[in-house]
Amino acid sequence: MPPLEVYPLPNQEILGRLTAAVENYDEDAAKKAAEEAVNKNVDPDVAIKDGLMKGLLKVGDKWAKGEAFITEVMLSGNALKAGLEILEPELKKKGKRIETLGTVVIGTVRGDIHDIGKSIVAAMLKAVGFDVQDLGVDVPPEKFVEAVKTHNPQILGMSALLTTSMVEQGNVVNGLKEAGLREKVKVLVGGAPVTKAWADEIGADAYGEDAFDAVNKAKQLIAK
Ligand code: B1M
Repeated sequence: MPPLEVYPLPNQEILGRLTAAVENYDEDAAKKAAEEAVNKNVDPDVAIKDGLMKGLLKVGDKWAKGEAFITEVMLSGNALKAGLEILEPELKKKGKRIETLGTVVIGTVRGDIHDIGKSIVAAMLKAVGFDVQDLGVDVPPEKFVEAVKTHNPQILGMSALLTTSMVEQGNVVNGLKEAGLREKVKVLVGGAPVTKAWADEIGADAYGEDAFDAVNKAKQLIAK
């Protein structure tokens, strides 16, 4: 894919508006710019990566520096989704898929309904190019194991926010071993009570302290 500077000028203008819409968490503007991108035949792959996703990364960056609130990251994710709804069908029509770094199955473990952190991690992974299958919250170990069989991901990500639910991360690792799948997938864990020591104790491959760390760890895991 060529660098941004060599796109024709009208395309640059639309890409800039896609980025700004997500950065300003403006769902209507994201939809409008996405529709215009379709009408002007901007490559949907480019519109997603060099338009929408750049906006989310900018907000994520501000949040990491303490310059934005977490709600702003969530709202910006909603604007990204609004644009994606218009651009993804165009990708399918052209027989294209977004080039992915790999597949990540992610969810919040059984007994735990906290989904804000998990959703931010999922959105950031999507933004950098992973295909993310989000199983939602309160996910029992069997469902994680089943999803590994179905989606054949490179990474299985688990979030836990309760000291009472984090044990489920270990149960999932054991479930993968029992199903003979442990060697086929890397396990990434995170959530407020989770630590590197806990990740080591349950035999996970990596611990993500926050969404940025999770993205870095995911990239490192697929490079191994
Ligand atoms: Co709950 N809650 N909550 N809660 N809640 C906590 C977690 C708690 C610390 C509050 C407290 O007592 N101070 C406490 C847990 C105590 C403990 O076990 N140590 C608690 C409790 C007790 C409960 C209930 C049991 C309360 C009750 O009903 N008596 C109940 C549990 C329900 C259940 O799950 N079965 C409950 C319910 C709720 C709400 C529904 C009201 C709501 C959740 C809404 C939702 O998610 N849709 C809620 C909330 C909002 C919180 C707090 C206030 C905020 C959590 C949050 O979203 N943080 C929280 C207190 C706190 O953390 N200060 C609390 C923002 C989010 C961006 O951060 O999720 O940590 P976080 O995610 C970070 C990192 O951890 C990391 O990256 C994210 C982004 O940086 N990360 C990963 C997360 N997942 C990752 C996965 C990775 C890698 C990194 O790899 C896969």
